[in-house]
Amino acid sequence: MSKSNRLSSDDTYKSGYVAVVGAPNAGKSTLLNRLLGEKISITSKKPQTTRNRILGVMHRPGSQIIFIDTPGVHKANNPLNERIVGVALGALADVDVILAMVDVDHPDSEGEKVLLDALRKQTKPVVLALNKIDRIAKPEILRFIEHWSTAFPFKAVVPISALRDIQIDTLIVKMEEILAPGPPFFPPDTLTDITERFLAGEMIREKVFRLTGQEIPYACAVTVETFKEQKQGKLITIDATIHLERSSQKGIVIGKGGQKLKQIGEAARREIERMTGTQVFLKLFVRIEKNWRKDTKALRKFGY
Ligand SMILES: Nc1nc2c(ncn2[C@@H]2O[C@H](COP(=O)(O)OP(=O)(O)OP(=O)(O)O)[C@@H](O)[C@H]2O)c(=O)[nH]1
Ligand SMILES: [Mg+2]
Repeated sequence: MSKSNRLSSDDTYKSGYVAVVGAPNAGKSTLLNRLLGEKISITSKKPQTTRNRILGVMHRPGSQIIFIDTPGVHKANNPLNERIVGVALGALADVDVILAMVDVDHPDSEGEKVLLDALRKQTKPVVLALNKIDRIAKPEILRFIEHWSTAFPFKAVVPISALRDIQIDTLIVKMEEILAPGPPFFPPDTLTDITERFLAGEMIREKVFRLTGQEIPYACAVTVETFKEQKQGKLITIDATIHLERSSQKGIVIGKGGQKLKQIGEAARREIERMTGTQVFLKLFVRIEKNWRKDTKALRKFGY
């Protein structure tokens, strides 16, 4: 009998789905990557980086926890943002446990209100992670614990730092305690259900988020037209398009003499090479899709 079969018939083995939800920029994607020890979800200093659900499977000796990273919840002001908040709140219905997250360094009262309203409408167990405790003093942490413990009947409130790897084990053990016994959902070598092709597009979008300012990151969507393995898997050729809303934005993304686009392309290529362990040839195009954030058809085309 294989190890996983033995484990699956063991009535102490735990498994289940956990949604990571919170205001934009709380550090949800950083936590997902930390939990998995691999980068599968893009991160940036700017809010509203994540736009889709990102599934990651954590394998432990006595448990399998499937984490769903979600977009930040906020008061949406356009159809794209309505979609992404819908994606986040929709994830609550499909999981066993909710892992709510707030940023103690920059509390976001509006996003936290949307979060609390959603939590109050459901009955699943919720654990709260107070993230970014590396940025504040200890007495302040205690004050946050007290404040949040009275705001909602959380199963636990755990101060953590996703970036600095503080108290992540404590958080995992809390999840394991709450999850019901059950067999694993995924084979032991499964990390995620997203494809390298999708992740390549996300890496490009991350570089736009990190290397451009103002409204550009929000006006940007990325599609991958070609993702082709060549030379017996030793080279991947990628053609991708950065879509923007207005022609003035195109000039900014391309930059003087094409410098900005080159910088975005090189940073993305390096990241995709790290992810695939293969040499990558990346060609980037820039297109205008007028006001796509308000256009239902374009939203669908871009996968939102
Ligand atoms: N100091 C500190 N910074 C952190 C911590 N966790 C995340 N960050 C930073 O916070 C910023 C936002 O992190 P993300 O993981 O992209 O946040 P998110 O919640 O996924 O954001 P959205 O996808 O926009 O909702 C990044 O610059 C991270 O490096 C932490 O524990 N401490
Ligand atoms: Mg995110």
